[in-house]
Formats: sequence, structure tokens, C-alpha cells
Amino acid sequence: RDERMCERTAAKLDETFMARAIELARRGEGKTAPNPLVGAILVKNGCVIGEGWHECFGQAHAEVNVIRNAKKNHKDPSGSTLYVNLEPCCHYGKTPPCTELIIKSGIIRVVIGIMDPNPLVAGRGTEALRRAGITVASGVLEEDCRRLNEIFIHFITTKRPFVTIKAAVSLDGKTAAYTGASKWITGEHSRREVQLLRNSHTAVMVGVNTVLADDPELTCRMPGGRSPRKIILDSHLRIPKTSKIMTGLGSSPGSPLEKPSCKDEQTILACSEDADTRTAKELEALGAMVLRCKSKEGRVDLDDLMNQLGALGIDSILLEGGGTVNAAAFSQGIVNKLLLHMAPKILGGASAKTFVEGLGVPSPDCAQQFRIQDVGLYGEDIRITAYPSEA
Ligand code: AOF
Ligand code: ZN
Repeated sequence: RDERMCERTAAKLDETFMARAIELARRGEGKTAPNPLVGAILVKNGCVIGEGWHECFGQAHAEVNVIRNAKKNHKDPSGSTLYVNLEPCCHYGKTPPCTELIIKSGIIRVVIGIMDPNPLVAGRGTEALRRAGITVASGVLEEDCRRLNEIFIHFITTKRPFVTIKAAVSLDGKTAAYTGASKWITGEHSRREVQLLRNSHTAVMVGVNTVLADDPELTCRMPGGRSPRKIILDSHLRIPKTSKIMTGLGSSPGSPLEKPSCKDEQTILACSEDADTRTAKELEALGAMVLRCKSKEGRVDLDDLMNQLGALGIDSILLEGGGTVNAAAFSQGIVNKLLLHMAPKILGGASAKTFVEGLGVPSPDCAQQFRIQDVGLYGEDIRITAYPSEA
């Protein structure tokens, strides 16, 4: 029985240290895409002797940073345990393999959250460590680690962006009053959350009707945050040249980070194949990238668009569209996650918009099923986090 007690205590300890690694990994949010969020700590004789995380795309991996930081503090990693939320890499990428450094440092045990879905690694990192005589444990806080890198996992395995729908609704599911007035449904707390989301997603996407109605900037105004790349669904290129999206193209908001995958953070106008070529040229001359997509029921085929955006290196999209765009996204099956901010208000009105319009399904049996992962209080509002059931 004592032995089992010891095991349980040791497992709890592993989880506590892994939770810290996850916390550190999150510091890279908005800066590492399309690479993963990775945090690491070194523990020796029960004490943390170093912390590190992947700070920025293309730069040192978390494992390199944690070892360097320990040494900077005059601590010897030899004989220590490394906690890292993602399997260490064993390939030559932009940086040399972390496994070699780990082995050289004399680390004796490595505790991993999840295996690396990157086909270049995928189990081989762990193998290399074991071959060197290092004890490896994996699957610690597995669910949390998977969620932390849900974007990375999706993008590296499908080459398509991870799409999160974000909507702000009243208790009766409305996104505006019957007059169309929508400022504001949710409280300040919820709206601050949106700024965080814009920072942590590579791109933000809306329909042209949102541009026509609200003339939004779609920037991240959080201190130290970066603005996402903008994608406008605009089948017939109706976007006004005087809109803030178009006139803002001259300036370069966002961070100066080098992101070779989406080099110039250019605003993308997704139109159908038959959109007017002259208008397209004019918009391109103003600095936009026009992406021609297959048509689906007279609109941009979102499935085709996702393939094209994936090829451009866009790993994640925050979809802040209205009910029509959301309906198309749901029905084309491109939605990976739903974040619903709900304010304790009733707007009423049969004609007031809801966050999913379209035709809908003929019977509840045909409804798209979701799994609620979390419900949280955000000031007066609640936020529901849900995933499509089949995922
Ligand atoms: C990171 N940061 O802390 C870890 C990563 O192109 P590279 O050389 O930066 O390698 C990227 C791959 O390395 C990435 O897809 C993942 O498989 C692995 N681990 N990547 O950017 C890190 N540990
Ligand atoms: Zn590495």
C-alpha cells in the first residue's frame, strides 16, 4: 500500500510540474505560430532549477532555453528531470535536435505531455532519449497539453487552418436588436477576451457584410499584442475602397516579427472565380491579396478557401462573421471550436439576427452536435467553449 501511495504522490508531483510547463508555454501565445507552444522546467532533488519556453517562431526551442537558463543560474542540469509539454524534437530544422542537447546535459528523466504530431518527430524523439538510457514518461496532463496546442496539432496534420468561431449573443441568442444595433451585447470583460483571441490567432475572418455594416478595424488593441492578418469573405469584391480595412493597408499594424510563412501579413480578400478582374486589380493595387476560390451556391467555397489559406501558412482563424457566414462555416464543416459569449440580456424580436442564420436543419435530429468543454463567468457574461462532437 505504501508503494501505491508513493506512486500516487509522484504522479501528482509530475502533474504539478507539467502544469507549470504549460503556464510557461502560454507566454509564447501570438508569437510562435505556426510552431507549437512549448514550455519546460528542470527539476533536481525536488527543486526547480530552470524554466524556459519557446518565445518566438524560428528561435530556440523550449528545451534549449530551459537548459541555458539553469546554467545561467549556476545550476547543473545533470541528474535532473525535464518536464516539457511536447515530445522533444530529434530533427534538424531551424535549430538542431533537442534530444541531443538533453542527452549531453546529463538529464536522467524526461516527462512529456503529448507526443509530437509532427511526422518528422512523432515518437522518434522519445525513442532517441530511451536509447540513450533516459527514463521517459509521457501522457502527463495529456488533455491540457493537447488543448494547449490544438492549433498546431490540427495544422500540422491537415495543412488547413484551425477555425474558431467567436460570437457575442444575448440570452435569447441574438447578435443584434431588430434595428441591427449591436453595440454592445456583451460586457467589457468579454470584449477584452476578444482582444486576447485576436492576439493568439494568426488571422481573423469576417464577411463583407460586416465590413459594410460596421467598418471594423479588426485589430488587436491589447498592449503588447499583435494584430491578426485579416481575411474578408467577399465573393463579388464589394468591399469599399474607403473602408478602414482597405485604407489601413498602407500602414503596417501588428508586430515586426519575422514570419516567413505569411510573409507580409497582407489582408486577404477571398472572392469567387468569376469576380470582376478590374476590381480585383484595383484592390490589389491598394495592397490587398485577392484569392480566387471555387464557388458554392454563389458564395466562396470555404473548403477550397481553407486549403488555399493552409498553403499560405495560415494555421488559425478567428471567425468573427455574422450569422450567414457562420451558417456556411458550420454547414461546410470547417469549424473546429466555438466560443460563445452570452450576455444576461433578452433582446427579442423575430427578425433580430442570431449567430447562425442560413436555412437551418429540418429537425433536431439533424442538428450539428457539440460537446461543451468549459463554461466560465466573464464579468456578468458567460463564455461557453464547445467542440464539434465528431472531432
Ligand atoms: C518549436 N518550439 O520549443 C519545440 C518544437 O523548425 P524548427 O527547427 O523550429 O522545428 C519546429 C518543430 O520542432 C515543430 O514542428 C515541433 O515538431 C518541434 N518542437 N518546435 O518551435 C519548441 N519543442
Ligand atoms: Zn526541439
